[in-house]
Order: sequence, then C-alpha cells, then structure tokens
Amino acid sequence: MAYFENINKVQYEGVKTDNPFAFRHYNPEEIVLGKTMKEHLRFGIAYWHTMTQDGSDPFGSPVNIRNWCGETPMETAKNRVEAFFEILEKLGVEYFCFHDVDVAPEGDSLEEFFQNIDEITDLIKEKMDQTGIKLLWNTANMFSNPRFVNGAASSNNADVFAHSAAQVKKGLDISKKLGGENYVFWGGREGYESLLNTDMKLEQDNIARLFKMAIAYGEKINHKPQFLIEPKPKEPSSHQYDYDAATAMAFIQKYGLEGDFKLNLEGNHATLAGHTFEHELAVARCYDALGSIDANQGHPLLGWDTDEFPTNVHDTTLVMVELLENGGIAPGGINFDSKVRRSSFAMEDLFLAHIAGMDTYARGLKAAAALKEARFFDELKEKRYASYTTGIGAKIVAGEEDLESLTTYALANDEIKMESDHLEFVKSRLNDFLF
Ligand code: XUL
Ligand code: CO
Repeated sequence: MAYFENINKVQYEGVKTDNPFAFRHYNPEEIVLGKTMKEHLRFGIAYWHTMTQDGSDPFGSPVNIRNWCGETPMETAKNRVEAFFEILEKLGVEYFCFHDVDVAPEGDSLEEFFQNIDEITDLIKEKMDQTGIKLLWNTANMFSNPRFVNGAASSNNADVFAHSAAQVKKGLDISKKLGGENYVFWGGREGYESLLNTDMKLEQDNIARLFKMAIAYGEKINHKPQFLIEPKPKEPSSHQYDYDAATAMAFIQKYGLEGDFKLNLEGNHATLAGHTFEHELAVARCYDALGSIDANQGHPLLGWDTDEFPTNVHDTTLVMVELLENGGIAPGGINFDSKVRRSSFAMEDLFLAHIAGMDTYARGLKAAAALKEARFFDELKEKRYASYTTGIGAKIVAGEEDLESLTTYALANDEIKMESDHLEFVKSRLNDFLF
C-alpha cells in the first residue's frame, strides 16, 4: 500500500521548475569535485521526527495528519516501516537513523520491548534488502522513560545503569543485524539538575564505563560501528556533560576512547552551546574526530532546540566547507535531525521539508566546492599566517626558539607592524559564491 499516493519519485528538475516535489539544486548523480553529490552528502532521514513526531508542543495537542495509525501499537509500528521506506525511496535518500523506541513499542516489560524490536527490525531488514537503503546509525533512547529521570549511565540508581546497558547491548545487536555504519550516544539526561546532590566524578566515570562495555561487546560480536558522541549543552538536563565538541573531546581523551569514538555534531546543539555549527565542526576536525552531522538549524529568536529543517544557504555552505576540508564525512552522513513546524502538519510537508533541506545542502556543497576551487580560504589564510612560514615565525613553528632567544628578537624588533583583516570585504566576497 502507498501512503503517499499522489507523490512520485522526486527528480532533479533545476531552478526553473515550478513543481514543488522536485529538486531544484540536488542532482544526485552530478559530479562535484570528482564525486557525485549523493556520495558527498550521504543524506539520512531521522525516524523520530519523520515517523513519530505528532506536532504537539508544551502548549498544544497533536496536529500532524498521518495516515499510518493502526489498531494496535505494533500495527502502527509496522505501517510506519512501510511509509518510512516509501519516503526514503521517493526522495532517493539512502540512509536512515533511529532510536529503539521510535521503531517499536516498549510494551509492558524489557523482554516484550526486545521482542517488538526484533520483529520490527526484521521488517526493516527486509525493506533494506529490497531497496539497498542503509543504516547510518541507531541509538538507544535512554531519556524518555520515567526510569531515566536522573539519567541513564549517570543515574544515581545502579538498576538504571543495568537497564541502560541492556538497551545498548540490544542496540548493538540490531546494528550488527542491519549493518549499521555508526552507533550514536546522545546523553539526553547524562548531566545534572543540581550540583547540590551530584557526584560529578562518579557519574562521568560511569558513562565511560558504559562506553567501554559497548566497545568490548562490539569486539565480542565482531561488529565495530564507528561510535559517536553527540554533544549538547542542555535540554532536557539543565547541564549536560557532553556540553560541546571541545568538552566531549576532553571526555574522550580522559577515558582513552580516541580509537573508537568520534563526534556526531548537530547545528542547533552548537547554537545552544553559544557556538556556530562550523565552529563545532572545526573543533572536531582539529582532533580528527568529525564523525557525522545532524543537520538542522535553530530559530534565531528562540533559545531552545527547535530542530528546524536547514534552509540557510550561508550556514550550509560553511558546513560543507568543513566537510570538504575533512575529506568527506563517510562513514558518517548528513542526518536530517529536523522536524516540520507545527503549522506544516500535512503529510506532504514531510516531502517538502526534506526537499528544502536537501536543496539547501546541495547549494552549500556547490558553493563550498567553488570556494575550494578558487582557493578562497587557502589564500586568505596563507596570507594571514605568512609570518610563520619564513624568518622568526618559521623558527617558532620548527621548535627552534625559546623565551630567551625570542626576548632578544623582540627587543631588536620593537616596532610591530599589524595588517588589517578587511573582514567586511572578505564577507562580501564570500557572498559572491553563495548566490
Ligand atoms: C536531541 C537529539 C537526539 C539525538 C539522538 O536533541 O539531537 O535526537 O540526535 O538521540
Ligand atoms: Co541529534
């Protein structure tokens, strides 16, 4: 059965088309810098926003019109798999991501939950085999159920730790069954509400303990997805331990997880942390830890995680600059951790929103490629840091100087000449590549 009867496979038609169900910029097979757009972008769709989000907010009840609700939770879950693969196929998206609770009802016990997951993921596997669509990453939702009120691995209650470990084990079994390329840990409530009653060291040690158990189990079952930590500063916790990329890297290094863990970075999480998305990507690149991205954007006037579909070409260009500098994002991808606005409640909005996001990233890719071909940032930076390529700068970089030798140099070179960055001119030149 088709859930989107009136929507055909979305094709690239170019900017002149007036067909809303067509790509105007994303042309999957078009070659950009020696690779197809599809290979560069590795788009993924998030099950939670696309299949389970109902449009409710703290002030209003569900509004989304969806035609896959069945008589029982399991029937709905099965219908969702059908509808989800229809969306993926019609959009030509080759990857997807999900939490355990997105795909299967929790039932009355952990045992029942696991049975439901097995049944639904069998169905998902059939669909994957039929279509060639792949699992970018899965994860365990260890924040929604009331048992996670004080976190999962960081909970004060060891039974909650054990329950979390069981969910992660199941998540890795499913990852193996579906050939998952990455496995994500987003610590929704791995943080604290109040320091007054929190043993921060024990909580962080325990999170690392769970991560090490995950690495060990992956080795045992001979399935090694790239493990990813997804930083976010707050919400739902008032303070989350994986605050931002730099904090997550300190954690990864402190516990010796560098060989197994990289980062999954999200646009709106970056802005909540007081950073730009490209800042977070650049930090990750400095550590060789840019694993995957959750593509979305926040609202400039709202201080919470609005998870909007990315429609800002300036932003996606700077993201794609980082991804190109990284040599690509594989085995990660660009997962639309994005949800339609409450007022976009129609079924077809799921298509229109993804088309908007994919087109915006395609434009970002094309602009970033043009910037790279023009050596725009290379020339800028070569010129700006030229003082480190010759003379005293080259010697500093080579480790040939010390405080005494530099004092002698500074005393003899007291009149320092600084040059203007002409930053407004640079920004205006950047705009030439965008439109
Ligand atoms: C929450 C968020 C999550 C993670 C996966 O803000 O981004 O959906 O991506 O748990
Ligand atoms: Co996310």
